Amino acid sequence: MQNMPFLFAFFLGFLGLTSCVMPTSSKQVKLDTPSFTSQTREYFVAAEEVDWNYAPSGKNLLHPGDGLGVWGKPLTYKKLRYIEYTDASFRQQKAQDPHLGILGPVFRAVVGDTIKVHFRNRTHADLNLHPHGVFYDKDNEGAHYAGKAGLGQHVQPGEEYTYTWAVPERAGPGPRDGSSVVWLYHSHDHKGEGVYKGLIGAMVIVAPGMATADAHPKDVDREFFNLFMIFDENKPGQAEEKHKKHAINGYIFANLPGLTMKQHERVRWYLLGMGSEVDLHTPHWHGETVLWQGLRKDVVELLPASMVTVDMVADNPGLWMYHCHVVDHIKAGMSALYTIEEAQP
Ligand SMILES: [Cu+2]
Repeated sequence: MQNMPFLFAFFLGFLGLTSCVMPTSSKQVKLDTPSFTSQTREYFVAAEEVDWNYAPSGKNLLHPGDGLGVWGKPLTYKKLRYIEYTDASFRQQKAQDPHLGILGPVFRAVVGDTIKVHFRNRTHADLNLHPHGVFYDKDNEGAHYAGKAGLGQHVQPGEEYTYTWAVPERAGPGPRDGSSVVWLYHSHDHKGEGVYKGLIGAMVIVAPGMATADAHPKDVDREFFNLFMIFDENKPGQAEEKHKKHAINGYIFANLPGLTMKQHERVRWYLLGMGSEVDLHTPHWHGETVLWQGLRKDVVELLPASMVTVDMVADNPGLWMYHCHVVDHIKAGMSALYTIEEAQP
């Protein structure tokens, strides 16, 4: 059919995407949609060495009488984190929602935007930052393997590198997604060590027309991000159970703070998995159900590098348990508590 290219162009024009430029690190996506102005969203992130405590209360907050078992000693480890700063001076840390725990900052964008992450390596290790989902060229992939070497694959201690990622339509919600999708970003090395160290975070891409000015989905009142992963703190050659921290966002035995919402709120949960073959997790909410792609559930399946979005209407006030349903993992403290505050009449 000779007029196919014309029809295709017409169709794209209908969608308001005729001038959509396939992005590279130096170009921006432009959309014709008059109501939408694409933006470059900039983030200033440093990798830093921290002491991380998996249970800051020192207690099992789910079953106080049971204690922390073998997983209680030690609780604090030397770790690395992605920490957000307010600007290029990297002096003032940006406040982060406590429920994010060990996760790095949430990067947000609307389809059509560009994300720039100014990454400063303040650790003693050679690091990088690799995103899922968004559009990058080799210099902005943040990973090292055969083929053309990208500039962002090794950021040496003390150095800074800016990653530029475009957010075309294929990085945003698909036909069966809601108004936003979640992607992981993480440090990329051959052995996955950076992720176990704590270099991991989430990114949310919102559909155009469904986004607030700061790239939150308009049809949602509250968002939570939860990484289910067993942080393996064993040194090479070691395999002790006490060093396997069965954590949600880096917290065990319900030490994860901040999972609080109000009755009637529309709550979106972004669920993330990572780790190894032991990391098959089944997050389960007591007291509520969720919708996943139109299916009703109160348990969701996660495997390493799963990225799942589910929606809950918080209709049942109370203090509720939220835990991985794998028996070994329950025992090891992969649990949290969440609170639905009763609405005032
Ligand atoms: Cu689990």
